[in-house]
Amino acid sequence: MKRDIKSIVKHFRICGELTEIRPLPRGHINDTYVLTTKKNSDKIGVRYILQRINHTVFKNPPSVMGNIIRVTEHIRSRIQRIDPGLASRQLTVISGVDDTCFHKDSEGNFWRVYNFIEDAVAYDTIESAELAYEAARMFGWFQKMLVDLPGPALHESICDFHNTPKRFETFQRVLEEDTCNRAKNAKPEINFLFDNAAICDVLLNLAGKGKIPIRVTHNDTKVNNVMLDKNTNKGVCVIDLDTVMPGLSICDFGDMIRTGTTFADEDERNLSKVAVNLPMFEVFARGFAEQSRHFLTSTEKEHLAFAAKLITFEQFIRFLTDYMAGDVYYKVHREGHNLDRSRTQMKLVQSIIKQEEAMNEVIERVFQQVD
Ligand code: ADP
Ligand code: GN1
Ligand code: MG
Repeated sequence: MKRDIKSIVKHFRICGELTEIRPLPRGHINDTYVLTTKKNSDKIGVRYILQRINHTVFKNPPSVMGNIIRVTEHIRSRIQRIDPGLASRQLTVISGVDDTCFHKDSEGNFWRVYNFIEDAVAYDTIESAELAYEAARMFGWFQKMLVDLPGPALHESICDFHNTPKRFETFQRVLEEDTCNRAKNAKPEINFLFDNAAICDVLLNLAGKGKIPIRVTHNDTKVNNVMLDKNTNKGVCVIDLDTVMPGLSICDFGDMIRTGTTFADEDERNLSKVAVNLPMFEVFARGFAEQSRHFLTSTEKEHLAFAAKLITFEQFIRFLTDYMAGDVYYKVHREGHNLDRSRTQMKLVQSIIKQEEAMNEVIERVFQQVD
């Protein structure tokens, strides 16, 4: 669909004249564009990020934006005095000309604009220990910054987002209907899913009994949702804040491990490349532990490795469900894309199962060392 981006941009308070609009085809959910603007007096332009919020996924974009405003303002105000340089490189929502934080177009699409985080990179996979440490430190830091977020609970931007038992129920329904006749292509995956379904409710049960606390968490801590400085490799900021809401801290750890500790892409077809690398796991655990050790409870610490397994299993369920349902949720770029993605996740779960004991030992050691 051809969109009139120029007329959308007019609704935001951006500096200078719009000189370039470039789609940034990354991420599975929103539509992202890089805008460049220029003032006559300036030699170089200013860049912004324009995003169309996927309102099929996020049913209430205004409340998502309300969450993002609260969270970004809180983080900035906490670091403004101690590190103004870092504060200026945090995600900032650019106001609309009518003082709102989003624009709703005539077709019912919701748009927002952010500052562009310059000189920073979001990596899909991480191979260097230095970058891994920084990514982990940033996700731990993000939670630490939000421990004292004042005011009422954030809106639940997607209900039951990390409710793995519900994800399993949805899968069973989709499998039963099998509207696209795809179950026949995924027999080993379906068997693996049922064989391991008993782990689905472990964390929700603990949370339900009050044994692990509900905190303000990111909930989508893929490694490409953190930006690292392209020159110094230091962490700059955490992005993709649509899912920041009440959740479990250890799920953020889990999703970071799922995406950060394998050198393979999420849709890698050569499964021999897909495995959790234990030395990288240790680096990620250390970066996260250094930031979170003061607020995590012992029960949370004891379930960090398990959360990595569960979140990877949940992602496996989600990709397989979407494959069976006909690719209705995640953007796909080739036939069988979601099935390929589900296979990498299954391989990662198998890799975690093999190494779970060693991963638990790493966690114990790392927390002893950072304390
Ligand atoms: P999605 O929800 O679709 O994953 P993201 O918010 O993660 O969307 O954005 C997609 C990609 O766009 C990111 O991986 C990153 O490369 C880039 N990006 C997003 N926000 C910014 C920003 N403020 N500055 C620079 N790049 C950004
Ligand atoms: C989506 O938005 P993005 O691409 O960072 C998804 C995550 C999944 C991830 C899998 C709102 O993340 O939950 O873990 O894809 N986001 C949403 O790659 O569903
Ligand atoms: Mg993203």
